[in-house]
Amino acid sequence: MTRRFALLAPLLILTGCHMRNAEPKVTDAWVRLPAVSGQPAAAYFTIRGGRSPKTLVRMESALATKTEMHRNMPGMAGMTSMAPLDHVDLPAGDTVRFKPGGNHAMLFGLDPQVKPGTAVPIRFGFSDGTTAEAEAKTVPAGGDAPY
Ligand SMILES: [Cu+2]
Repeated sequence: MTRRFALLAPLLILTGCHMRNAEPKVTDAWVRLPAVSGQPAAAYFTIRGGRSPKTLVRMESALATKTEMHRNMPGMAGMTSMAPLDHVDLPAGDTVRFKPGGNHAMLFGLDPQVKPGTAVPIRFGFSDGTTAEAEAKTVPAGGDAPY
């Protein structure tokens, strides 16, 4: 009996690691500073849906006056333009990525104290009133994506 319990305990721990999060989880968040101070910064992240589908409707940061979600649209002559996204569907258990060249967030009025290496807190708001938080890693204007 004692021996059996000893075998079971590690199994339970392993199972716990693979359980799906009940709530959405944001990972790999990062911010690229603008080349010209005062211009908006861009933010990217990965968000994994929880047990039920949700809709991301808002983003905000204590270090920016306004945060907008945008999508890139192919334009004429190979140019791209962007348009605001008022919501992003997050199916249960699915992963949605905001990445360079695709969906991104723009941080307007970023605190001038934010430098490469500064952790920028970002809150993600869903249509059901719940939120998720992430700390984005800041890279310089020409810096590589850290994730
Ligand atoms: Cu944009």
